[in-house]
Amino acid sequence: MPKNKNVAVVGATGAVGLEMLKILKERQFPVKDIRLFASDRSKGKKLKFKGADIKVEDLSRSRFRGIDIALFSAGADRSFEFAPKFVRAKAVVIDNSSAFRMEKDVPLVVPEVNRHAIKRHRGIIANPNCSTIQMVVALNPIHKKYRIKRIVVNTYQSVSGAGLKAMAELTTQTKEIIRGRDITRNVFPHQVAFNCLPQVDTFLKNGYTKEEMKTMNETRKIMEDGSLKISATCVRVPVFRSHSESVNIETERKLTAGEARELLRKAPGVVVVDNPGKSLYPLAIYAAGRDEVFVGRIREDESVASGLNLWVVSDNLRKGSALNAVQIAEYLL
Ligand code: NAP
Ligand code: 3JN
Repeated sequence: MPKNKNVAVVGATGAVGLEMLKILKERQFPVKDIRLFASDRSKGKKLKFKGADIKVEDLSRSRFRGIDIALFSAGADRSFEFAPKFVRAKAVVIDNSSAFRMEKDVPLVVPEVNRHAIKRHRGIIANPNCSTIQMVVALNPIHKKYRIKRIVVNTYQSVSGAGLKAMAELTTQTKEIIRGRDITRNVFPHQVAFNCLPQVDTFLKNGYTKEEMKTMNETRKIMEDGSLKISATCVRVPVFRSHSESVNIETERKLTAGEARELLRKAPGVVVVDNPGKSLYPLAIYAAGRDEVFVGRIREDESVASGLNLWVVSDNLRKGSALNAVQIAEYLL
């Protein structure tokens, strides 16, 4: 039995932080003491952990001595500023933000794919973006055996990826539209209810969004293949939880849809749901609250010599962020 750890959750009051608390409890992570941090707005607020009321501390006015593992999900700016402070106080930081993901000496880890990278950490381990995580869990087994040359991915991302306020915005707009009222808009650049927005995060000079570039760059780093060609289009859809992805791959060696199904049935963290005759395929509403990455609609791409199409769905707050971070923490034990 591993020694119990002093754990900190930074961004504990947010969508990802709250899920982290749930998952630490569910998986019986060996917690000796837990400290919860958020902004000054949440100072003194109490959150439940294993039946106890834990006071939220103001991150900017706290000391961090004695913390063994810190799970960060308070945005990249807070990670840039505070992760090094936690590390200097001898904690290992598992960071859910993009702050350090592409740093050379920071492992970017999805345990099913590259858990060997964890041991190279120098205080910070980065948790990838949610869209990246579910895709690499599904594609890595195929890449290992048939070598993927090119990926074209289109995402259908739920509003929970943008935090608690974004979830509230979808609820509010839905009610407003049904009642025939003008919509309130604060988080997204357009009405998100009953709509699809081809923009997740902000645009860069090359015409791609930050989310699209993260998906492309992070995938190469995690799959340890700088030659992988990837093209991503990320779309926000009016779904509360779970991201869905249409993924097209071209492989060096030919594989049939049947071979892909067999391979994925044995893959860690993957569940194949693929019975078109019965209209069975992965759905966001069924993936919500689950830990696995669901794959279906597996079929050969008839436009190329060796290619496949797949539909990949997973709960973005669980495997896409909080669960993956807690799994990394479990490997640290
Ligand atoms: P959220 O629901 O909006 O929650 C934001 C959290 O950050 C809250 O706990 C908030 O505290 C805290 N925070 C904000 N400003 C702060 C400050 N100045 N000092 C301390 N804490 C502060 O957002 P979320 O969905 O949980 O996402 C949080 C972050 O996690 C994102 O910015 C992103 O970096 C990361 N994330 C990663 C993934 C992934 O794909 N791996 C997915 C989603 C999010 P208050 O409640 O006090 O404001
Ligand atoms: O929008 C989504 O579905 C995922 C969002 C992730 C996110 C949101 C705000 C800031 C990130 C991330 O994980 O890359 C960040 C960030 O840390 O840059």
